Amino acid sequence: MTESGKPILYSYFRSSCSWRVRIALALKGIDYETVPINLIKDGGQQFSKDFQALNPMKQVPALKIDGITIHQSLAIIEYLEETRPTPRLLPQDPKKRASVRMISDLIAGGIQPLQNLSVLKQVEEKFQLTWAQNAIISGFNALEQILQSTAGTYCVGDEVSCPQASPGPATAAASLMLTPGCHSLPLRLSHLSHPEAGGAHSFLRRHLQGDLCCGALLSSLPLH
Ligand SMILES: N[C@@H](CCC(=O)N[C@@H](CS)C(=O)NCC(=O)O)C(=O)O
Repeated sequence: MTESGKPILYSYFRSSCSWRVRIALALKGIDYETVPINLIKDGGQQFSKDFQALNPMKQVPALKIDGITIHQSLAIIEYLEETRPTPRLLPQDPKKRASVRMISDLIAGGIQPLQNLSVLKQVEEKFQLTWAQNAIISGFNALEQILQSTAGTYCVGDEVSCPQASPGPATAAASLMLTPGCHSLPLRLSHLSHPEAGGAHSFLRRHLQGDLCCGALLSSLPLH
């Protein structure tokens, strides 16, 4: 926490995992300060001794809140949900909660890690894009199939929930890898966006302009 008592989010503007947490903080109306950790600059600021002491996994996000430091975006979101329950990001119905967790894990565990920076570095440069695209396309195809039985207005039913904080950033991240063909992904954007789930930023506008799919996504999100 800062001296003013605000939580501190260690974040990188291009990180979909950090964005996920930024959306949850925004939805819950939690005021916080950001410490930028540039994953590229200086060989990657996530590798600095100071940051490693904060998160031994050398990844963003990390959130200092209530006297503790939490990393892993979904653990952060669950902590926020348990300590600041309104507005709710997990439905009351256990079956819907299971769907919410299933979709969140699919994205946070089944798509994002496969095309993370540290993983791509292990792949020969000329194969990196194909590698990332394969991970994204197979994950999003599965997601689309799942949404057909879980979605209402949003990913699970008609209430905004935790996955809302996941497909948006994942879509944005995916579109960067799939340029210029994000719109070839079978996404139903109405399930991915929520006006409060902002966290969109000028970076996305700069990179995604002209992209049909993400143009639709962006137009439904406030920019700041
Ligand atoms: N499971 C973690 C993954 C965190 C993660 O992979 N963060 C990425 C940015 S989205 C990162 O810091 N990558 C740094 C690197 O690969 O060196 C979470 O959900 O928070």
